[in-house]
This record gives sequence, C-alpha cells and structure tokens, in this order.
Amino acid sequence: MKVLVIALNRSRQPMAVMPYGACVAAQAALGAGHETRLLDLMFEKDPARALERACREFRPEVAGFSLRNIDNNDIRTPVFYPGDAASLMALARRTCGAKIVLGGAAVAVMPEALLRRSGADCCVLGDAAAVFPRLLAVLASGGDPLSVPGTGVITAGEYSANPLDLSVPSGSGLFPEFGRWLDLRAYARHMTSAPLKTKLGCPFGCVYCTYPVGEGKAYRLSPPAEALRAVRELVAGGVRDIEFVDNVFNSPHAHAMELCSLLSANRTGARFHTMELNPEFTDDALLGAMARAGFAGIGITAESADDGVLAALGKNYRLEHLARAAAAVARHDIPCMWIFMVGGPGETKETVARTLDFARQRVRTSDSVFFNAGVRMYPGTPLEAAARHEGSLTKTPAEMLEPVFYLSPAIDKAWLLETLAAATRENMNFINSDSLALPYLSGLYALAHFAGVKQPLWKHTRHLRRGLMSLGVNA
Ligand code: B12
Repeated sequence: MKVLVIALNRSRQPMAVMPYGACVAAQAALGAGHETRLLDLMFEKDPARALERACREFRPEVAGFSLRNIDNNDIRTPVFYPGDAASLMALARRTCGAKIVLGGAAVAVMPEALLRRSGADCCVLGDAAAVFPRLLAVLASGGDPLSVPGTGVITAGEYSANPLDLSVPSGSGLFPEFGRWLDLRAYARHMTSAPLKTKLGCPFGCVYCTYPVGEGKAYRLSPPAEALRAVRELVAGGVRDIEFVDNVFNSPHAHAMELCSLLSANRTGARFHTMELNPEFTDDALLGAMARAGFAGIGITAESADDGVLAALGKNYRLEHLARAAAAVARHDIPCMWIFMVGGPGETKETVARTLDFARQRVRTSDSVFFNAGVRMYPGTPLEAAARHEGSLTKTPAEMLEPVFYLSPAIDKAWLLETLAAATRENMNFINSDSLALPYLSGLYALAHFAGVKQPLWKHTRHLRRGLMSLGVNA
C-alpha cells in the first residue's frame, strides 16, 4: 500500500521538537513493505496546502496522522493543540480517499476523546512499531482494525478498543532513520536535539502520570548496542546533539550505566542530553559515566522538596535523595536543570516555601531551575480519582481533553503564580512556564544557533535573563 504519515505538531514552545513518533511509524510501515512517505508540518508555512499537495501527488491509501501534544501544560496560558487535526484529516480523505489512522503520544493519553474529535477511522493506542504493521496488513485486506491489539474505533457512536499487547518486545523499532524522513538541517537551525528512547515502560506510580497507561509498567529495554548504532547514524547525518527521551533515563540504573560505558568506549563526537533523571538513582557513578560518555546537559525531575508532597505525588524518592543528588551534581561538571511541579496534592504555602528554599540553597547558581504550577489531570490516573473524591473535578473524562489542572485546596492560584514569579524575579537561574511561553524564544534559538552557541541553551539562563532584562525585554 501507499502510506503517508503526517506529523501534525507545529509547536515551537519551548522549542521545536522532531516528530520522533511519526518517524517510528513511517519506518514501521516501510519495514512492512509499504511505499511510505512522511509529511512533517513543523516548518510548513501552509499545512493544509502541503497536505493537499502530498495527497494529490502521492495518492496514499492510508494516511497516518501523528498527534504529539494535547496542550502545553500551562495553567496560566493554556494552549490547546488538536484544533485543526479534524479539518486536515477531512482534507486528506476528500483529496485521496485514504483511510485515516490516528496515532501519537497524545492519543495514548486520551484515545476516545481524540478519536471522536478528529473523525479518524481508527486510532493506535501506543507503539507504532508494534501495532502499525499489523494494522496496515488488516487494512490492506479490508479487515477489521479492531482485530489488531492496540487499536480503537468508534462504531455507531460507541468507542471500542482492543488493548495493547505489552508483551511485544521493543527493539530497533525505536531507532528510525531520521535523515530519511526529516529535514535535519532545519531542526539544527532551531537548536533541536535528535531524540532517542532506549526503553518502553515505566514501573513508577506517580499519581498524575500517563506513561504506564500507554507503555505498561514492565520495562522493555533496547540493547545499548542498538542505541549506539542509532547515534552513529545520526552523527553521520550531521546531527551533533542527541537527547535521550526515556521516561526515566537512569532507571534501570544498570541499563543507563551500560549505555554510558558503551558511548564513552565508542566516541562519536555527539553531545548527549537527557531531562529525565530520577533523583533516587542520580549518583556519582552515574554522573561520572555520563560525563565520560559526553553528556552536555541533564535535567532532574524533582517535582518537590517536601516529603509529604512527594509521598502524595506517589514518588519513589524523598528529600534525602534530592539532597544526595544535588551534592553529586555539584561534584561533576555537567550543567543541570532542576524541574519542580508545585501546587499538587498535599501542597501548602509552607511546602512551597520548602521547595523554593531547596532550589535557592542546594542548586548551584550556575544550574537552572524550572517551576511548573498546578498538575494537568488526565483520565484514568489516581490524581483524577482523588480530585473527583475531593469534589474539585466535575468534568467528564471526555471534557478533560481541554486543559484541566489540579491545584491543592490549601493553595490559591493567584498566590502561587505570584510567589513563583517573585522567586523568578529574585533568582536569575529560575524560570517558570511564563518563560517557556515567551514569543521570542524560537527566534532566540535561531540566533543562538547562528552565533555558534552550543546546546543546551538553558545552561545560560541567568546570563540570558540578565542580558534580556537589561535591554528592557520581559524575561
Ligand atoms: C522527552 C519529552 C519532551 C522533550 C522533547 C525533547 C526532544 N528532543 O524531543 C521536551 C522537554 C522538549 C518536551 C516538551 C514538551 N512536551 Co513532552 N514529552 C517528552 C516525553 C517524555 C518523550 C517524548 C518522546 O520523544 N517519546 C518517544 C516517541 C517515539 O514516542 P511517541 O511520540 O509517543 O510515539 C510513539 C507512539 O505515540 C506511536 N505513534 C506516534 N505517532 C504515530 C503515528 C501513527 C500513524 C501511529 C500508528 C503511531 C504513532 O508510536 C511511537 C513509537 O512508539 C513524552 C512522554 C512519553 N512517554 O512519550 C512527553 C510528552 C510527549 N510531552 C508532552 C507535552 C505536553 C509537552 C509540552 C507541550 C510541554 C511543555 N509545555 O513544555 C512540550 C511541547 C514541545 C513541542 N515543541 O511540541 C505530553 C504530550 C501529550 C499531552 N499531555 O499533551 C507527553 C506525552 C507527556 C505527558 N504525558 O503529558 N517533551
């Protein structure tokens, strides 16, 4: 069959990201013997025209739309992304009569609501490498999409799903040939790092999180040697910055260590990044191995520095782990971004103060700190159940497609936003979601690339903020 995969994401906030999932889907279709193209809408001036042209010229029989984001997770200025997906799908159907398949990270989070809204023929609930080839085979023979595990359909107004088969091992399916599908130079101009994911699954029990829903709780690990091969291929294609986008990079610890050893024994010249370190497993052994492997930036998703809040969030670590991680980070040279999420269950003014104190006292001033306010709620999570129980959530699961946030009853939203804004004004290495929404951010990345600045740009947070503010720019 002829298969066109369309990457819908056009968001440049906080920066443009490569449509990794769409590349995996395209590679899976190609690997199954289908004539496959990928249309990446990220840099298209007129997405509808680009899609119409692709449909007219290529005449795909299946159009697989990849939807990455539902919204921007920003309580103050929410942006909702699936807006034009339905009209683009209708356009594809009108132009070439293709069957419409909906997949992507957003779909794994809220499949039914997105399928209803988009009007696609069916949706894929998770990993394209495992599901798409089987689905394409069924579509080619005119069979029932629902016979394939990991799909959902709406028939006579009723949604039905065939659950994912999480026993399917992951492997090289997660390492597509990015250069075949994407304009890598366009992404380089936006200082976008190429994403690689070395495992599926997440065994942790964070109350707000959807990762285990789409990937299961058991790890399915890719062999580090395959990740190395993917790194080499990216480097050969001119990519210098590679970001490991695992749900948690340093768990299992041994897998991360093995990957780092392999990367340091086989230097490729790539600079590595990850924003997904769990504090419990962030120790000297790991940071040393990461430094030797060539990591140029790391992020620690700490969320809170209060034990009560960490427990209420379902976190596997406590303040002592954060303190230990901070001390270990201070003994190494890799720039670090600390990520906190304030306003969740159990949060009070005192616990917010404790988190801010940690950020002021334990984080090096050369490192950056990001604060997110409130917690985006998704159906099927323990947080949703808790909010319903508390009476603070009355929307139906379908209505939760539009951004809906949890805020602790002991916290006033205006107070929280002002407290974070004040802390950000006083500490030049702090940023909050307002910083991610700054309209000139994309231009800043392009300028930095032009000036030869190396990633990660956020390691210059305090200098950038100072410089911009001295020019009278809100930063
Ligand atoms: C790493 C990451 C980031 C990094 C990206 C770094 C980089 N260099 O790419 C950073 C920090 C920059 C980031 C930013 C954001 N992110 Co983010 N991010 C992730 C994370 C952890 C991994 C993403 C990834 O690359 N996955 C690997 C790829 C292969 O998986 P995938 O895209 O899901 O694709 C698979 C399937 O969905 C499916 N598939 C995909 N497309 C298609 C198409 C077809 C046809 C088919 C059949 C199947 C299919 O197959 C793929 C292979 O398994 C995910 C969580 C997660 N576990 O996925 C969140 C996630 C994708 N992010 C999310 C969000 C909200 C954002 C932001 C909007 C938040 C913000 N305000 O900063 C921004 C948006 C950035 C942008 N410009 O679009 C949400 C999106 C869904 C939602 N809730 O809206 C997620 C799911 C987290 C969550 N549960 O809330 N993110």
